[in-house]
Amino acid sequence: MLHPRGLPPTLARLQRTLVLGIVNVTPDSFADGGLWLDPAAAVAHGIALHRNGADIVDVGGESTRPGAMRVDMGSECARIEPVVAGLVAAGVPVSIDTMRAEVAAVALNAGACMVNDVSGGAADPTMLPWLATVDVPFIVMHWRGPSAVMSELAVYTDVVAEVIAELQQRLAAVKTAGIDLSRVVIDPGIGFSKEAEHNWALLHHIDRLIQLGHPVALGASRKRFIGALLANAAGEPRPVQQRDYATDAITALAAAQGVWGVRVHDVSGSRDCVAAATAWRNGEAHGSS
Ligand code: PMM
Repeated sequence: MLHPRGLPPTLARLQRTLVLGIVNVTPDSFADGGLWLDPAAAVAHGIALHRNGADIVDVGGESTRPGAMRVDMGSECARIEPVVAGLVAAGVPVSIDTMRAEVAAVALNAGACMVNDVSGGAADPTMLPWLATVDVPFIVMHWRGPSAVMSELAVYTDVVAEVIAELQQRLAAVKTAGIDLSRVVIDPGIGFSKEAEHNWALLHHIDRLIQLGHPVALGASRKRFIGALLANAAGEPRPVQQRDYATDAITALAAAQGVWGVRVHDVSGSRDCVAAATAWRNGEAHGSS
C-alpha cells in the first residue's frame, strides 16, 4: 500500500485500505448533523469509532453538504479543538477536515496528524503556504466551489478526464507552494459539484485516479447518489441511515482496487469489507487486519 509521507508509523505499516471514521461536530451535516455538537459526545463517538476499527477519526466543524452556508472561523475552532484534543488524549489518530489553515493549525497543535481539505487548498489562500511549514499528510479533494453554489457547477463533458485534469492543476499549485507531493492523497470529491451519474463514472474509473501515482481517498458514505440508487418504487430516496450496505459494497470494491482510504460513518462494516477485499486481492488472509 502506498501511504502518504508523514503518516504516523503505526498506520504507515498497514498493508490494506485505511478506514477513516467521520465525526462531524456540526448542527447541519446531512448524515450526523447535530448528533456530536457536545464535545464529550463527539469524543465518545470518535473513541467508539476507533474501537470499532477506524484507523483515523476525521473531525470536521463545518458542514459541506450542498447549499450549506459557511460557519465563522471562531465557531469552527471552538467546535473542533476540544474534540481533537480529547481523541488524541485517548490515543486516537485524528485528521482535521477543514478548508481553513487557522483551524487546521489549531487541530495540529491539539495533536491531529493529517489535514483533509475538501477544497484542496483552494478555498483559503493561506492553506498551502501554511502546509509547507508542517509535515503531515494532506488530502487534496476535487472541488469546484463553495457548498452554496456547488450544485450549479456539476457540468461536465467527460467527468473523469476533467476531474483528473483539475486535480492535476491543484497538485501543481501544491508543489509550487513548496509541499512535497509524496505527502499528498487525492480524492475525486464524490458528491461535490457532481450528480449521481458523475459519481458512478468516477467510481467506475477509479483505477485511472489510482494510476496517477498518489494514494487515493474516497468519501461516498451514505451520500445522496446512494439514496437515489436505492429509491423505493415511489421514487423516494433510501433514508440516510439505511445506506450502509451499499456504502460497504463501495468500500469493498474500492479496497479491492487499491484505494488508500475510505471515509465512512459505519466503520465496522467497512473494516469487514476491507478485510475480505484484501484477502481476496492477496489470495491469502495475511495482511488483512
Ligand atoms: N465528504 C464530506 C466531507 N469531507 N472529505 C473528503 N476527503 N472526501 C469526501 O468525500 C468528503 C470529505 C461530506 O460528507 P459528510 O457530510 O458525511 O462529512
